[in-house]
Amino acid sequence: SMQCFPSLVLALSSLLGALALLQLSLYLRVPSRYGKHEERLCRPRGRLPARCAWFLQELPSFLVPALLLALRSPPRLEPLGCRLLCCLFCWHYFYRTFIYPFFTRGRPFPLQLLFFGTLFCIYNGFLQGYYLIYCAEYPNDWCTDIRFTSGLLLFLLGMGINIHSDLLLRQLRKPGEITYKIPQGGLFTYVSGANYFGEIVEWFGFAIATWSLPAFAFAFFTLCCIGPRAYHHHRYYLKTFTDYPKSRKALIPFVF
Ligand code: NDX
Repeated sequence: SMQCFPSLVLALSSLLGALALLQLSLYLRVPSRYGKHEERLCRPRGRLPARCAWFLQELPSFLVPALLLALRSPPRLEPLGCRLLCCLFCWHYFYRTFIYPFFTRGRPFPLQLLFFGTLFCIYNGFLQGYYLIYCAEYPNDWCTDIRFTSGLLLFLLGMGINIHSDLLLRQLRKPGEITYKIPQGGLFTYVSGANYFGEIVEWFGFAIATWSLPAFAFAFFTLCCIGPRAYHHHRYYLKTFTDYPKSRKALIPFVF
């Protein structure tokens, strides 16, 4: 049966960090080509309905750690912290896989990016799940440690912001519509990338709560992946809408 190989965790986390830097260098100047940043708009081939694409892409991030957790033999009963933290990760991806896609009104998603997105979710789902279930060791009172409690709080806050902002974006369109409007309400009052801000806060919270290399690597990846995208969204809005609120920032309220 499986066991912990610390060098595997170190290698996979380092590669995740390297991928993050690669993304930053690729997507700082030009945005990743999906959603409002896709160049050729009417090319139906090579794309999948947003619903299927997001479901397929995010599913491994839920399934892989959930299976690792369920199938571990002997079951890991102690400490509670590991299972709880693994469940937090799965909880987010339960939302992203089984709830978000069924309500999305997004444009069809490019197959090529779907392929890389799926690979990424398998990779990251395995790394986070494997680490928490086979490697992580927490003292029995980890649940009262300031890192766990403050991290959990940030995670929940970020998740709340992310889900609320996803909802506000969805309500900008009637079913079947694919036009873009100015997002209003919630944290969109302050930033163009409110959903991204929430997601980044969420994964840094998770990293603090788990206090682990894989989780910090993933939080960093998220920052490098959707941070630049928030900036490109912001520029798109400023270019497209002359009445775009002047005080609104790209990603971080009042700052940037
Ligand atoms: N999926 C994470 N990299 C990604 C998909 C793309 O969960 O090749 C990363 C994720 C993948 C990426 C994933 C991994 C890396 C990839 C990348 C593509 C290239 C890159 C593979 C896995 C790559 C290397 C080089 C390393 C191989 O029509 P539409 O779709 O624009 O409609 C949108 C709508 N909307 C509006 N409607 C009306 N008016 C407006 N003004 C609107 N603005 C937007 O709202 C959508 O239906 C919806 C949301 O749109 P948007 O653009 O704000 O968010 P989106 O980027 O689609 O993300 C959706 C959610 C969001 O909550 C975000 O936080 C989360 O997913 N997310 C997204 C990406 C990554 C991620 C989280 C993470 O890293 N944690």
